Amino acid sequence: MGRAVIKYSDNKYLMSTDKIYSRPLDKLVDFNFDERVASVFPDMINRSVPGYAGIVAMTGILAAEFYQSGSQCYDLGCSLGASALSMAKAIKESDVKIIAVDNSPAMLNKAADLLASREQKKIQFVCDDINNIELSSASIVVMNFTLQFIAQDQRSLLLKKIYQGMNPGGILILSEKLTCNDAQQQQLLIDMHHFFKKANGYSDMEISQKRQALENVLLPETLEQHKMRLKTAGFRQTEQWFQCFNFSSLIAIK
Ligand code: GEK
Repeated sequence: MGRAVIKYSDNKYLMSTDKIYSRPLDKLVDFNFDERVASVFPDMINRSVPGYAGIVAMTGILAAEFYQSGSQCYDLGCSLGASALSMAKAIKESDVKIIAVDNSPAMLNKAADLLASREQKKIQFVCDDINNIELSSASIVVMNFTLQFIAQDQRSLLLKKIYQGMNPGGILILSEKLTCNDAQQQQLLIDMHHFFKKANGYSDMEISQKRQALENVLLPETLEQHKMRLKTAGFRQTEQWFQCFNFSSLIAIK
């Protein structure tokens, strides 16, 4: 498996390979977005999330179509800013304002280093919990694989706040790892995801240690739960536009 190359700016940045779980660990601590994770993040997410690069690219394509002049865009849980960058490149208005939020200082330090100054002018990085963010005049809100890390009892309130901060006709792009109630279906989806990770060079031990580290941290829900929550928050239409194994992306329109 080659090393993942993410094109963040005019220069290509060769990212380090994720080996975090490649040795047996005596004590497995809960996964967190620290310096070590930030330094291998593009490699880790590309080798772990099927369709990630396509979802990031499509985020820009959808953002360009639904962007409303003078509105704001948000990338909530931005990590190294891949989705914010995709929007910054696709939306042609030079005064577009993209607010990219993450509560991991390690991620945001690296994000600021990676983005070229041309795109940085459009993107404002904010280090905070997304639950604390007051959104306003938003036509595009992106949560690519972030809601799954938010405590389940906070998710409805967060979605309502997002909805309230959006303009009519604005969109939320919500990408998540899913679970499902049918045990047989769930097992097949998990197996296929593991085949994907193995094909990308992760060993059985790495897959198993990472799964354990994420167990209390990444809390997936069913597609129906997401759709219901979006409806309750007020979104008038929700469509699932992507699914590969247990990874999915939805568009919700205000
Ligand atoms: C991408 N969207 O590359 N507040 C702010 N940030 C948070 C919170 C919180 N409460 N909880 C977690 N995060 C990105 C990928 S990664 C997905 C998103 C993954 C942040 C966390 O620090 C991390 O950077 C991000 O959400 C999740 O398109 O690693 O599977």
